[in-house]
Amino acid sequence: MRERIEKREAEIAVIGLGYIGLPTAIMFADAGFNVVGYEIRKDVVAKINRGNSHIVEPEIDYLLKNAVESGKLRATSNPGDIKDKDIYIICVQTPLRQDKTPNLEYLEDAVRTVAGAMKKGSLVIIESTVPPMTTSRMAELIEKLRGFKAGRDFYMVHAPERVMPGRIFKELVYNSRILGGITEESAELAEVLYRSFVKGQIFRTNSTTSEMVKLMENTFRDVNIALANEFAFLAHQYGIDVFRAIELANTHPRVRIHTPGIGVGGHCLPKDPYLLLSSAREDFGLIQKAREINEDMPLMAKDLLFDALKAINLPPEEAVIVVLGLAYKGNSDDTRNSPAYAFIEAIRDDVAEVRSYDPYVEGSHRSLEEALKDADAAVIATDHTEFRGLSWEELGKLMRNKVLVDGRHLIDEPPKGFVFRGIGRGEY
Ligand code: SAJ
Repeated sequence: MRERIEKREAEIAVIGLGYIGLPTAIMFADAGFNVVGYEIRKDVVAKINRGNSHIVEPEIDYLLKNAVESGKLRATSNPGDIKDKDIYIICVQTPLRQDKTPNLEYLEDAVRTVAGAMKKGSLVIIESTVPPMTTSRMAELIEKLRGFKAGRDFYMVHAPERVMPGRIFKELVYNSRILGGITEESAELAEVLYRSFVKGQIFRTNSTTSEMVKLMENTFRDVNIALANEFAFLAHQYGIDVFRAIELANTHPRVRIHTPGIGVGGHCLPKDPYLLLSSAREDFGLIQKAREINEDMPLMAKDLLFDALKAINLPPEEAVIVVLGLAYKGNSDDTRNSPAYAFIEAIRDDVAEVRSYDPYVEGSHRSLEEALKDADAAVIATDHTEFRGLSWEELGKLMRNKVLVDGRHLIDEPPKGFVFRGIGRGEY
């Protein structure tokens, strides 16, 4: 198998052609392998086979066209097309259920499909983010379904993706990679495979460690953001600007405090701490508490808004509120788990009207000016570059009342004539 990989003769099937699966399939095709992408959405398959991407990502159109036109990559919805491959790479989503427990249905379905298609000697790789110990459980599932023995009849590896949307093709090549094998040989084979395009460092370990590594990275960030958010709460009590305090604290060589804000969104940070805890036997206070703090941040923004409305004697039920930004982070069109929506949910029943405007996402209004016309308050929920340096004194002329709430620290000086509140900005 090692030789087949080195000579690019190994046949690869990528299961799930989403944000991670499609770029990964393209990279392997570009490295010279024959790749079949398996995807249950038939419209996505048809589009990819025409050389068109269904996801937005720099460079993807050109790279996909090349891969499809060279005959190295094709997509399919037919499980028969992924039979007897040497390598299977699973890139499906692992979302949370309503009750915050992991929903591993997509992963299990993918593993069942692979179990039915693979041959003796295949290498099965899971790139999806999964709760600790899932890879070895999936190996057991394959053993049960096929009667193969893990480590003897097939190889299995957890190879977490670590890329950031918008930079996927760069980060796939240059980021370091963690490969967690259920056996050492599994990880060694995966290393030969990923070396075909990875220029960053490659570290081998066991699969439960690599599962933990991935979840720890995002939990580290989530807990640190929660700490910054707690500092913001304290700053309100003590009447100081937390951002100035953080700036000063971060002049210490060993301190790097994160940025407080209206909430933590996206497809990773709000989910991964729960995946990390889901296989544990006891409750863990810090990680759980951090999640609660971050999930409550839209409510802090609500408190600030209502406090400002009170200051102008406007009952909330008469107020027209404009939410600026729907994406979960700046300069992105991605709205998954965006705190902007949690904020809208939190105020919707208490106010007269909620409007929204986002230059990247369809909101209720198409322009900032249109959204602000005769409104009472604007709330900044996303740090889009477009929202920096706006002339609020001009924009204020369109509004019925002038309340501005900054959930992302985009406003340095409160604009004249406005009642201003900002997360972490102490008293105004
Ligand atoms: N946020 C804050 N304060 C901060 C940093 C972020 O409130 O100091 C908020 C953002 O506004 C956003 C959310 O947190 O709503 C998440 O943004 P992010 O930029 O931290 O992360 P993601 O979800 O876009 O990408 C993360 C990355 N992980 C780490 O930086 C440890 C990325 O490298 C991973 O590949 C990705 O998760 C993933 O797929 O797991």
